Amino acid sequence: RVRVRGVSIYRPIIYGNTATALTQKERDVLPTPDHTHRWTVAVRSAASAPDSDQVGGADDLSYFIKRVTFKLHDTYPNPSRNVDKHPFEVSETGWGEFDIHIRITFVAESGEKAITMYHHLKLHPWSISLEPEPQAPSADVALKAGPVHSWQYDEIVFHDPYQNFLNILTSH
Ligand code: SLL
Repeated sequence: RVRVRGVSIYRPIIYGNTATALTQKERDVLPTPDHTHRWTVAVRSAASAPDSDQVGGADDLSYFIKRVTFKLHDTYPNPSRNVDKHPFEVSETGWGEFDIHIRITFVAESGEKAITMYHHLKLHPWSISLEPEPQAPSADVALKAGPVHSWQYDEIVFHDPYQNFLNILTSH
């Protein structure tokens, strides 16, 4: 296994969440009627053209990502969710915002250590104009406002990559 010294190669990603307020009808049929939102947390390519209705690209990142573990709040059953194939995302319902640990494990050929990122799940369209005290908008207001988005752009950089991993990266 040969490292290619002096080479740095990066892959642009976005990570974050989309959330939609549930209607009363939708809440009534849930096993958990206290849940107010449906949300999706994801790691996606930032390089490719987006699908019409989603944030980020539709590219399959599994040529260099082996697993994404989304560690949810302990109030969720099996809070550590492993996703081993595209799309790297988890969808749930819930009522509260919390920090999600996003651990990315790379394919074995990379010889790279896993990395961890943090994302604060955003459900509410908080606005600085909510005076005098910031508070979550009412269900009516949230429904009218439509989906909430909270995404971060980042670049995963590989320094001195192994030759065969570099080949994998550049042939995609
Ligand atoms: C808060 N610190 O108090 C946060 C915790 C937890 C959110 C939020 C679903 C839990 C379930 C859920 O939304 N948990 O019923 O499975 O706001």
